[in-house]
Amino acid sequence: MLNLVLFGPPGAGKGTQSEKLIQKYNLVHLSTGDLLRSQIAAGTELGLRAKQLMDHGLLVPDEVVIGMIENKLRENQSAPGFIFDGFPRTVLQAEALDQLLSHYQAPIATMIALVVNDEELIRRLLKRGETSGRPDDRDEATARRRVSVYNKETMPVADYYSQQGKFAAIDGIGNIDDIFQAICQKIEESRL
Ligand code: B4P
Repeated sequence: MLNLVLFGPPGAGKGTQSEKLIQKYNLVHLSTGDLLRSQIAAGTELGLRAKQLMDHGLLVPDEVVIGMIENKLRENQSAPGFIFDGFPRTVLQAEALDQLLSHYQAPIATMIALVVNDEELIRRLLKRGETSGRPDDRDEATARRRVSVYNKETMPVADYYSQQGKFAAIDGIGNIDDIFQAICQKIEESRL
């Protein structure tokens, strides 16, 4: 099994690179953002509660996203591996993920962190907001709040993996295919 965490601030290119990685490595893509948006689209109670937080650029409670990931792991027990996109976003989520994966004897191989400066992130999010219809991409104040929440609540997750010797940073600015090649190289190194 190959289990990867794709990490980075909102707008760093996690979703973009995940699409390419799942094709190359045949992995199951678990994006907590996508899972939450499908709950919102389905009008579930969980979705309605999550929407109020997401629209304001805030994180959804840990137990909600951990529960969603737990269900998906159970549903995909024969998968060749997973790419975790946008999860874990807090140290508590990272600890829960390690615990869940211990049941499958398939720990995280590596965390790939996409590094992009704040101003480029805001530019990308607002550009996507012109067409995505995502409420959290629409105005600058919300985009800035998301980046600030990332810096305060999510950045410590990088230290968590770094302490386990599982952290690899990649420059997330530049050509999408070049960034993809750099990510693949880090993945291959982690498998040696
Ligand atoms: P996500 O869906 O994870 O949204 P995101 O951070 O914006 O990342 P995304 O993958 O969509 O964007 P990407 O960087 O690919 O989360 C949304 C919300 O859900 C969170 O704010 C939170 O409320 C909630 N949530 C999700 N997971 C949670 C968790 N675990 N715990 C608690 N709450 C959670 O791309 C952005 C744009 O950049 C795109 O338009 C793309 O085309 C462009 N781009 C990508 N690469 C580029 C490049 N190299 N050059 C130029 N542009 C590029």
